[in-house]
Amino acid sequence: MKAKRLVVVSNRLPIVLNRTGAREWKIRPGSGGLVTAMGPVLRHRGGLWIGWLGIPENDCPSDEYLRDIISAGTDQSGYSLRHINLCKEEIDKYYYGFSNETLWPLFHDLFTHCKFDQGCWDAYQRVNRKFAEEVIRHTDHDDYIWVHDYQLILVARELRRLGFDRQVGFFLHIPFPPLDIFLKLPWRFQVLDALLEYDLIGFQTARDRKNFIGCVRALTDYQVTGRGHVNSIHTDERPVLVGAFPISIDYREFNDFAKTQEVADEAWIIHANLPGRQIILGIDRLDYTKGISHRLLAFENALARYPDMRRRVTLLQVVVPSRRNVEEYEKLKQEVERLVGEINGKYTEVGWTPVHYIFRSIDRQELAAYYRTCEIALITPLKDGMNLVAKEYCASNIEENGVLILSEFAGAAAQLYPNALIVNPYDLEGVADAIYKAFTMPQDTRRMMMRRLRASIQRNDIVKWVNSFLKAGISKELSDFPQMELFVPKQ
Ligand code: GDG
Repeated sequence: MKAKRLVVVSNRLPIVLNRTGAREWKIRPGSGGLVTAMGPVLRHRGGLWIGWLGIPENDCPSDEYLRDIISAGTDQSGYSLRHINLCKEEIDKYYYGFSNETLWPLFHDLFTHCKFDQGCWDAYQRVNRKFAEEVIRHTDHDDYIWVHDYQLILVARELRRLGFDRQVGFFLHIPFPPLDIFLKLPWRFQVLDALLEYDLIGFQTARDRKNFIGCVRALTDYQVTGRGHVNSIHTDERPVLVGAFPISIDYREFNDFAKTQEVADEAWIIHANLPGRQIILGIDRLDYTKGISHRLLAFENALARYPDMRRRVTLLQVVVPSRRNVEEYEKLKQEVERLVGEINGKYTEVGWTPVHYIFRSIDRQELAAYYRTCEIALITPLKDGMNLVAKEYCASNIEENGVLILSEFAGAAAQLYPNALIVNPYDLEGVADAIYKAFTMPQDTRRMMMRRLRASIQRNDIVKWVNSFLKAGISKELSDFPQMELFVPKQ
């Protein structure tokens, strides 16, 4: 079989443009889970990435200038980029409105954060059409089109309306909600029908796939066949494959980078400045799904109930700015900063500050140094598609002495639960107990658990993920991707 060119379509391109002068721009790599995962895939295979640059059309440099900087980026990265222009109204309604204030909270089971607005839905449809037109303009029969995430659910529907009859795959990076929650969406039939225009739909976990199949059974008459890894839905037009493909990271890249001298030096400096302490690490985009406030309250609970931890632990919480234009995110920032202030105000002593709080994005080296050196990672989202930070922490923890505390509501729990301390992020006392358990865990237990975590992530890395998806998508063959079953809490 001739290898097809891979065409990735996502809301954002993997680069960010910053203006440095009247006509000067600096280009830097984007961050976020999708970019971390798909960057290495395209670097390995080559191909084309279609997406938006993250700034309004009016603020963009000229097309000619963009062509130059993008082609310079292509030479370095080994794949090409095509950008889509969005005007301010489209950004407000399609991106902030429907994607981030309707689908994002709804799919994370946080219905009370949802806004339902017909104008935003209309804009969402128009922008998805725009992406579809761009796909048609820049691809041909030798390409495999792979659309990503909740911002672009309607792309296949728009492609079909434009007469496109080639295979199109879709991967949802965030969770898919259960029927009772999905039903709240005023456009539930349109969204479900649009998903069924893809040939292959990939979810992060078996639970997401089950939720989706539950919605299909309840809201359509289509027959669903198959068991285990992949199901088929027999629509009037085509069979649609539906599978669980837990996303991963480039294990080797994180592991090798953590071993470099620069990272070792930076890790040493971090600990030299916090002598005699175990460092508990939290790293999240500013987002209410990540459970940052609950985590801070749980840490406070641990300090109150386990006084022997005082002066001997530091919580290092990095919060990366995100979606600054959404009012709720500004409120969340204030809430997090209030809690940090309260905890520090209550417990700080001369020579010890319980919470070190960083509100900015950090560079790759600093991130690797924290992963390598922090004794505990506290990753407690209220709901998360996968959570790559958990996997990155283990891949970079080359001394194998870290403990991973992980929310049962992160997709990663299905894979990592046997060797992580699994917690319910809403159970503040339970999280506090897990922090204390990690703090007092003997070295040999830490080492055994971390070794197993690292081995599991190494076996199921990003290359395996992409190959299994493409094998199912292009040749309709199932691969040997291991089944990650539901994580079911035990008493
Ligand atoms: C979505 C889903 C799913 C973060 N801060 C910095 C930084 N990062 C990088 C991390 C990691 C990525 O961003 C965050 O990935 P997550 O998976 O934790 O979360 P989302 O961005 O919400 O991603 C998620 C993912 O898609 C993939 O499918 O796992 O569930 O929500 O790679 O390292 N990187 C740098 N500086 C930072 O300050 N360099």
